Amino acid sequence: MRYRTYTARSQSEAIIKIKNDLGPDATIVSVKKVKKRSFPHWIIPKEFIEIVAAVEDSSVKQKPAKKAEATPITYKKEDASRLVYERRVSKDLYEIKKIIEKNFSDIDFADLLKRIRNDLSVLKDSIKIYKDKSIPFELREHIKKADKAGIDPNLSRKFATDISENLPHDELSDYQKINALFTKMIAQSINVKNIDFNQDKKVVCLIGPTGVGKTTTIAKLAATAMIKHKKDVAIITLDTYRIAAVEQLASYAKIMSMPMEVAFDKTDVENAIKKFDNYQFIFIDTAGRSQKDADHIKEIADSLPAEELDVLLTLAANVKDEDIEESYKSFGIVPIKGMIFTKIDEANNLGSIFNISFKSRLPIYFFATGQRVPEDILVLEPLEIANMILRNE
Ligand SMILES: Nc1nc2c(ncn2[C@@H]2O[C@H](COP(=O)(O)OP(=O)(O)O)[C@@H](O)[C@H]2O)c(=O)[nH]1
Ligand SMILES: [Mg+2]
Repeated sequence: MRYRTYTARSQSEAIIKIKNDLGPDATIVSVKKVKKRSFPHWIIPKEFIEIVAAVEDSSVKQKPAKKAEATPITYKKEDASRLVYERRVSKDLYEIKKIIEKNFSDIDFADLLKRIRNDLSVLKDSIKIYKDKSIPFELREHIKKADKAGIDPNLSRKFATDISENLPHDELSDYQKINALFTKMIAQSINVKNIDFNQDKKVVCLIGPTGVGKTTTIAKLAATAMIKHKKDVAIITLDTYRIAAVEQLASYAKIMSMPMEVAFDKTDVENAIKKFDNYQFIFIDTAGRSQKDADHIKEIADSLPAEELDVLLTLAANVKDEDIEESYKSFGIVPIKGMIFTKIDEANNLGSIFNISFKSRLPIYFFATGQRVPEDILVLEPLEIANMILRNE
């Protein structure tokens, strides 16, 4: 590791210096405020920021590996005949590939195979549903739809049984009516909460796994609060692991002319919140951690004055149900007030949103639907969410 100390008038100035000098992979080791007297000596000392940064020492050149001595290859008789055979097969395969390419140049075989596999799996699921005697006959199409949406089969079957037991038999064959009822039942199990941008003061902190879109979502929310609701907004980041992460948020803050503080621990966060006392909205970004990294999640939990904040768990909708559940459990050591779902635009199905919402009972605050800042963010009501999950027209 190479360590270097940088002194500048502001954090952002120091960060630019570090990045230019040590590159984006540099890590911030410490930050402190120092007072320095510039010339002439009787001038009142000015406050500077002193940052110690470190970077892996890549200047130490790796010794080239010693060339292995060439050992002469000797073949047994059976090896030699196997080699001849393999060469012949690969030549044949090459010929076949050429014929296919020549005659079926417009067919994407990988795509075709994927579609056939997909059709087969849909067919398999349909057969399973139709053979399942516990599913009321009239509700099979609805169950099929819920399964396709990725809704927990236990929950969708429970809803179906409730409907079939409580509705007159002749109404069960009315597809539109049952679909509306099914959608309503899904909606009733989803809680939502909206940030009231018109209230006086709010400190919102995003936590969650790496790469889910926390920083991007903070930029979207900060811009919404500032541009749409004309609020004074400030940003704090606890994501100091890589200088590139600090820079990512700093560049958003700069574009929007918002003040930003870098914090390393709970005291820094508390001080920064105090410093931004006259701002109506403060957004806090945190380092992403894998849901399997319990130690680091504990570090995040320890650095947040959670009782002062609205901590929102940020989850990407384009991952497996089990991963979402695992993240919810791991990050659950922080008192979470609600959830944000990102990458809606990249998800094959959205059932996992319903499944975790049902299990956790946590309200959903926002949906991020793309990379554009600030446009790609949505607030939805439960019925809209249910329609989106079931992909109702
Ligand atoms: N498709 C899509 N990409 C997103 C969305 N939100 C963020 N991203 C992208 O996901 C990547 C990681 O985002 P970032 O905010 O750095 O994630 P963080 O590690 O949680 O802070 C970036 O390339 C973002 O542009 C979204 O809603 N949809
Ligand atoms: Mg980030």
